[in-house]
Amino acid sequence: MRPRILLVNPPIYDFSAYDFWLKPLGLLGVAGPLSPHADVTLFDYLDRLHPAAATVKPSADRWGRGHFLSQKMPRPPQFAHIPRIWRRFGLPRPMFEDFLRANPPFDVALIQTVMTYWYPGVAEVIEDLRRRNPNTQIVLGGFYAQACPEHAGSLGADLVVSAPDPAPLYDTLRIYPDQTVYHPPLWSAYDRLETAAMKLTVGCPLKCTYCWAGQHGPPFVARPLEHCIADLDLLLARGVRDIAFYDDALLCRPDEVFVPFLRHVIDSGLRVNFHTPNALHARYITPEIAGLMVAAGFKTFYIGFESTSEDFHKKTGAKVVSRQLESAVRSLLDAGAHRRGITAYLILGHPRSDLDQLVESMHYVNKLGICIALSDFSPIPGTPDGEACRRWVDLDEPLNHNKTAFPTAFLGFERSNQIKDLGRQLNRSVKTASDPG
Ligand code: B12
Ligand code: SF4
Repeated sequence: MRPRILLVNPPIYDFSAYDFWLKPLGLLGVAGPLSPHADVTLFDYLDRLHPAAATVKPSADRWGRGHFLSQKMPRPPQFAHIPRIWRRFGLPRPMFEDFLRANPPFDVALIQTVMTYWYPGVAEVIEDLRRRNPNTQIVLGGFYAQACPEHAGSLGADLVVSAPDPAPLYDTLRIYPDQTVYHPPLWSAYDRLETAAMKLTVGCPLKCTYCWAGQHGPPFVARPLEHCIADLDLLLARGVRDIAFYDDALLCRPDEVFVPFLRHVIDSGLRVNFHTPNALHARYITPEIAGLMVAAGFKTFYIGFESTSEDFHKKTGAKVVSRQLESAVRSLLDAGAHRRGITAYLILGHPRSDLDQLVESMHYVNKLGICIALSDFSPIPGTPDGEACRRWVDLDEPLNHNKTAFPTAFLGFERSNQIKDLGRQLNRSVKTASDPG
């Protein structure tokens, strides 16, 4: 008999969460090769197109991003000092119970994890599954399972897949998909789909000291062009309008897949909006690359800049220097990108970045006429900068990796808020200056 597999993308417990093109790409990728051998069903708490989520207004911005359904929750005791509301984001908890009641028990449940500090949502799902279907085998995979395998193991799952390779899952299921064949991510698990995510590459060749991907991720490799095109065709056939790239280093070695992929999109006259919420490397945004990106339909360009401080970059991996950002911005604007679509990420609350330097960096980015997004530092265990934070926080409790909590603890609530206010004020000036008419 075909096994019955449930895929779950859990709710989020956090101070804030926004649908910045969030999709459980890893989980759908693991499920794709299983689907010919099993009956697979998805419960995505973060699906904003679910009818129960339709009460949230406005439903989406022009690029398909939007707010999740949410409810206030009591703050965890260690966040008692942070005067912000703690929320649960996603479809209401009783809906999952109703869903489980309406379906015969599943043989296996695969749960996606992403941010380490989002584990309370994973714990909620495990608790509800165990209560209703005690015999369902529960499997965790994704980033939290890899970065905090011991903690993930304490939540009560039967298996924690703590490496990118899903082989232990295949052993559990006794299903061994043919790895030499292309299997698309299981987007068919959604009834409705307007936004989606893709990857053209895996890994990153740099090694920034604050980042997991560079330190522990797989070596950089471009995916086969025909697989990337097949992923895209499938999404376009589903009517998807906005696609976010989840690559760590999308622009690295661009001739291997990025440029051929863009030429295919342009030559085929495909119409889709592409986005890069996971930072781009400024050094690779040449006039040629910028021209191809704009022609292929890229609408938002998030560039990893972090700081103007050369000392910061020297000590953390030398990802970028100011003149590379300037040149990237010039190339994008010359190619016809809208300046409101260009944003530089700056790191907030990193122990090596001082506040005066951050304020200077914010003004510098503002003078380039583009937007600022503050990227709150999350100390990740197993990275040099994360490990250095053990002197301030207990990293064995993943809630302490929270991107709001760490900068608040490190800088103080008032100071970190002042910086965020300054960011909003500077961004308003970009928006006003670039408003048509
Ligand atoms: C895309 C991405 C995002 C997206 C959203 C992704 C999402 N769905 O939520 C955006 C851009 C919004 C984002 C935001 C942030 N991110 Co981010 N992000 C990533 C990135 C680059 C890829 C994650 C991903 O989905 N990959 C695609 C899939 C295919 O890969 P995967 O999930 O690893 O899946 C593989 C396996 O794990 C396995 N698998 C996956 N799921 C499952 C499930 C089962 C059951 C099984 C068996 C296997 C399995 O299969 C896949 C094939 O190998 C990672 C870095 C990385 N390379 O992992 C950082 C990363 C997860 N992000 C990180 C950070 C720091 C952030 C931010 C805090 C940055 C900031 N300061 O604003 C924010 C947080 C947002 C918030 N609200 O709190 C950190 C993690 C921090 C933490 N403590 O957990 C990472 C690791 C980057 C880093 N710095 O090292 N991020
Ligand atoms: S360039 Fe980006 S993905 Fe690569 S190691 Fe640095 S922060 Fe991580």
